[in-house]
Amino acid sequence: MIEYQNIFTQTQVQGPPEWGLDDSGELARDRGDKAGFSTIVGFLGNAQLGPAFIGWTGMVAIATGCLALNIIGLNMLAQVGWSIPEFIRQLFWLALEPPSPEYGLSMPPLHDGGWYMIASMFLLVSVMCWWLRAYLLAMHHGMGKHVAWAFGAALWLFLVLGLFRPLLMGSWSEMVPYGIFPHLDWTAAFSIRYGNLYYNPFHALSIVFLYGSVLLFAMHGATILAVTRFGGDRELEQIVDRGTASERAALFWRWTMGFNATMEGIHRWAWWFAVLCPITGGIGILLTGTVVDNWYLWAVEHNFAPQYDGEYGHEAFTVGGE
Ligand code: 07D
Repeated sequence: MIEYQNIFTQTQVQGPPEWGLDDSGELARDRGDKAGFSTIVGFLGNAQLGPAFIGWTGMVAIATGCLALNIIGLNMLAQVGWSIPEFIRQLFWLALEPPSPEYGLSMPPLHDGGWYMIASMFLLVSVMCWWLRAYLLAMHHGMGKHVAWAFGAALWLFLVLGLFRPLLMGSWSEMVPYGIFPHLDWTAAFSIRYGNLYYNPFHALSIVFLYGSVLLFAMHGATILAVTRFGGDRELEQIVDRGTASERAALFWRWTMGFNATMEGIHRWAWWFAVLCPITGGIGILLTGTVVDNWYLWAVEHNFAPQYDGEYGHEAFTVGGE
């Protein structure tokens, strides 16, 4: 007997293109010939490609994003003497660095962090417009704004790193450099400068939600795939009219761990775990250097890090200049 084994087989549905709603809120019949179908794309998601809507927020976001990327790229190119082969060879190590500390919150000369500030300004406009685009598109479709608020949570961390914390610290030099390895170096240096970020409880919480999101995603994806043969992938129907798919999925988890989420509630778990990752992370970064100067000493003070005695022990560290 041939069974539906969806770990190996995938269902691809292709029909006439879906055009979405027209301006009066009715189902549109035709929007010209801007939609196509691709079986390869269908392996990854919906086989229909297009039509795409850019809108003014999309236009501004793409234009300012391209400007930021070009300013960053051209500065890097200038650093390697405008040599394309060197640019490619050194790409992972190249950086556009923020201004040095002596400029504080003032505008530095172009060659000394000025270009960095201009690129950052364009990047800021770009991501804010992209956020607005997510919000407005949801509004036009009569949807909740959940995607925009989730993206907003990521922007919170992005803005803490690049705007709010530098403002509180009184210096644009606190911003993160643009570059592949350089931004990783910045991350490592930041952790060391403030006494090891592992001892920052909000960094720990952020990791909980990062790993937790991955775990939930795997559990939910696996569960739904496991009950699609009973119609479990028709999640909305299963929410309002629980069928054998949800019953089995729920029973499986109740027997496995004594508790089960509901067909609707699992998506709330997923949303909250995802947004809490950057929300808690942003709190942790905002506190670093502003409220807490050394997370290791902070943890010793709060009795969850060991105090190391001896040659390299507590004498090497002091709290508040003691
Ligand atoms: C970064 C924000 C949203 C980004 C947006 C992007 C564009 C355009 C284009 C340039 C991801 C908008 C922009 C699209 C770009 C152009 C043209 C979201 C972001 C909107 N850590 N750590 C976290 C772990 C260590 C450190 C979070 C693990 C060390 C610092 C996360 C480990 C050190 C910071 C996490 C580990 C260190 C973090 C990020 C293990 C030294 C942060 C969450 C196993 C390396 C950030 C509180 C996220 C944070 C952060 C995980 C180790 C430093 C949970 C698993 C000890 C400085 N770390 N980390 O969603 O929030 O990021 O900290 O060792 O700032 Mg960490």
